[in-house]
Amino acid sequence: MNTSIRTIRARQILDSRGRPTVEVDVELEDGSLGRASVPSGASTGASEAHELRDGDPAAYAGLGVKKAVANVNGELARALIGFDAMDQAEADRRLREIDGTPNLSRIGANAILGVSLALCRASAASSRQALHERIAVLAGCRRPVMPMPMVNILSGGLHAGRGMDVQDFLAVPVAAKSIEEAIAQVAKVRSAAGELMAERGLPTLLADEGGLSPGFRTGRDALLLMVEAFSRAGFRPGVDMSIAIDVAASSLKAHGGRYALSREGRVATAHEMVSMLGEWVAEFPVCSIEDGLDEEAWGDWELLTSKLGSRVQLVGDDLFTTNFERLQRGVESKVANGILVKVNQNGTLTGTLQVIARAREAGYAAVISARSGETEDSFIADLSVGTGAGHIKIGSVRCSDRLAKYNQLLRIEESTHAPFAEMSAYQAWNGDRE
Ligand code: 2PG
Ligand code: MG
Repeated sequence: MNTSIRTIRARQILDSRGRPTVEVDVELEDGSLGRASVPSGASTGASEAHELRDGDPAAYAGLGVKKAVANVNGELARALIGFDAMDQAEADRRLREIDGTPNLSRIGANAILGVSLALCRASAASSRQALHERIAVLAGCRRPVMPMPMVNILSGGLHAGRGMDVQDFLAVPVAAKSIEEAIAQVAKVRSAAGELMAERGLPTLLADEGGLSPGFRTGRDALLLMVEAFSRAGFRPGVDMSIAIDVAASSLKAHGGRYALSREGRVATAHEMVSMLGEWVAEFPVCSIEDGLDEEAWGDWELLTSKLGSRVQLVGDDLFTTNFERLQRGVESKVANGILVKVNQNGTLTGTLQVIARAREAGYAAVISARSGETEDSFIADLSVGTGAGHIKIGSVRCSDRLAKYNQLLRIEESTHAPFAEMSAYQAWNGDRE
């Protein structure tokens, strides 16, 4: 089989918010095809790989990606045509080298990631492997696992017009025994939450990730509704169903290292934030808190980790930005105990796999995550299984951009013997770290 690259072709398509993004097709000499498209965040971390946008106000308010597309069709295609697609690591190394900047700002991480992921799909097709199997080979993973999903129910922050201070409240079906059961259970919770809101005259329109946006004044109000939705759907809070929270605290930054809780009408210090999160953990079945503090507040994160790290998963998203060095710093300074993994924060598949491997080695949970701006591409479903990460965050069980991933997990579950992550992924935080 001739697995060298014959053509690379990119185009501008639209994401779930109607914003332009990059889609790439890679074709190999043996006729194998790989296609991938690139997601985009709203609550972005300052250290993410750079998303190249055109800045032309006449086209999509400056958000066009024609320059990134041209970079794929020109410079990247010229450099990679004839290259062996089976060597993903070398291809990704070259992509970084061609760009030449640490955050991929010259060519654009959106251009580079599109090529990197499409290449992986093409090599999977050529080797007649399912994508998750190909990823497992690249990741050196001998134990693929179906991930435990954390599913968006209520949204605020930059995903819902700042209707609530905290960005996301998610349901985790901790007693489910399969991905099929997990999805069916959270779908019930999502519907129950919608009913409760309708009964109270609250809006039931969808937020960016398909969740609801009740616009509650306090996080506690949102947590009360979560627990009520669990019960209404027939689940025991904390036994069948737990809560994950994404504070997205970097989006709350006020001056002096404080946090603007605008809906509550107060400004909180880091210590007050830690206390508030501690109170939530004490009162509600919270199993995971993401970005509880600002992305540069390393010292305060140490405090948060020492106070809550033995009881809940503390996940760094903006804090780590799927960046190896930042994760390394976190591990060394005992900050957080989990990392959110977003392919476009890193920029290449190989770089992402290295971050996941480092997390595993350090005993950090790795939560494979979608962005708030998504496409119909379901790559992350396969990524979560093939790396055995054990956790995935996709958004709510609404909207085709989200369901593309859940549905792909259902297909994978049907065709593999990979065990479901079940509670084990969460119990680790209660057992290991007491
Ligand atoms: C997050 C993600 C997904 P965004 O903050 O974890 O929910 O949002 O893609 O806007 O960064
Ligand atoms: Mg986040």
